[in-house]
Amino acid sequence: MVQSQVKVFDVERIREQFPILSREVHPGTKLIYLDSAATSQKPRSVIEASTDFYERHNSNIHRGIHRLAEEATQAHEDARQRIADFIGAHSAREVVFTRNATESINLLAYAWGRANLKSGDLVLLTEMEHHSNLVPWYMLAEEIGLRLEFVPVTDEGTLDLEAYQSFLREGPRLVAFVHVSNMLGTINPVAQMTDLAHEAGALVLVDGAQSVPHIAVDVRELDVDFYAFSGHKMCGPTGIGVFYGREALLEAMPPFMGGGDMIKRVHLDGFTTNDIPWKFEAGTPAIAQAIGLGAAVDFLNEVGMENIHAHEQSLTGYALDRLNEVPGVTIYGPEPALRGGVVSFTMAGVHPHDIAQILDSDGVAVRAGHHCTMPLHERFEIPASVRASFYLYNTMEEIDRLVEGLHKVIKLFDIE
Ligand code: 7TS
Repeated sequence: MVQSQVKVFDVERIREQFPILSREVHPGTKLIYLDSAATSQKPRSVIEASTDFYERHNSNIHRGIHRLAEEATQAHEDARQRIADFIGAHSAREVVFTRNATESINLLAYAWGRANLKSGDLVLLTEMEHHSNLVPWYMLAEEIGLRLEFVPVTDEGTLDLEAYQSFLREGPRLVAFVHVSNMLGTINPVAQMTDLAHEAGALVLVDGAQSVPHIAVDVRELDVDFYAFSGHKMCGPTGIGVFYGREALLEAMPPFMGGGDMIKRVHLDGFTTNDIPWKFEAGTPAIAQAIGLGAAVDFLNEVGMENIHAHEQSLTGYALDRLNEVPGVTIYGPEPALRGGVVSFTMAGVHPHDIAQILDSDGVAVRAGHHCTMPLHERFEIPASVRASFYLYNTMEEIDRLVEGLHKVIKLFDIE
């Protein structure tokens, strides 16, 4: 089984499909891109899908009856269907296009939250959330007086599930948590946590920004109510994201923003809303980007999500082994079996920004900072960390280059 996966997964052939991976970032220095958790690189098929749209089909959608408008509408809605299939949604009606995961979470907070939550209601979050799944709830809490609680993170970098269950006994209306942490790499037990939340009468939102690109996600199997993710982290274009919602819940929700496309009729004394999913898509959408995301899903399907996950797990296991050999390095997050392709670390005596700068001089692109998870960094009592994040196009040799760069840091900073 493992052998057949290795045969199917040819990283060099995959790399050939990403034009940017062959560029030099400094004279004579090739790019080593270890920042896919921030945004992934794009394969040629995705770039060409957008170009083809602009060169041959460009038109607005849902409104014209001319040939181009029909082609553009068809391509846009075909992409929606392929994305729905990719995440196991019941139908394309459950797939709302947004700009990104952040907008998807804001959509839920404003459209569902304002209509369904009242002062004193509990929304349960976790300490490992990205700011995108914190700030919209802080803003809504200020507006209507919500109570927010946070499931603690253990020293190993997993969620404290006992604390989770005791918060559930306090009757939250909504539980909102990340599927895969963008700092620790932790893969949370979504199906189990969702079952428990449902038993407690809460709805469940999962932030899938770091999961949909890397592991097979089936929203029906997970049984979540809402799921948010971004196109640009999964080989797709920027400017397109997805808000998945169970059909009955979307039907019952008021719209998010008002304007064209989200209405059926407008009179001087009011309006009627469009059917889902268009009810939540005000104004001209990101048409080329949605089509590009459709091409990204085709690309990922062709490679196979199981293959991608297996490749990333072997890269992560290797990276953890190699980084553990580097003096002064502290790694955050759980054992390899419980994590995706993200490794965050600090080095005693050196600021993460200095590490990232020295690595960049060798073409190694990593992220340094708080990665939009300041509360999680506070939890581990560090102001910042360095993060290497992997995707299907990364290799063991690139991890070797990362480790060589860290030895250079040790020399330059004269650390023992
Ligand atoms: N949720 C998680 C878990 C994320 O990692 C990110 C982006 C978001 C939400 C927001 O996604 P966006 O597309 O709406 O911006 N994370 C990162 C990162 O780790 N570095 O840059 C962006």
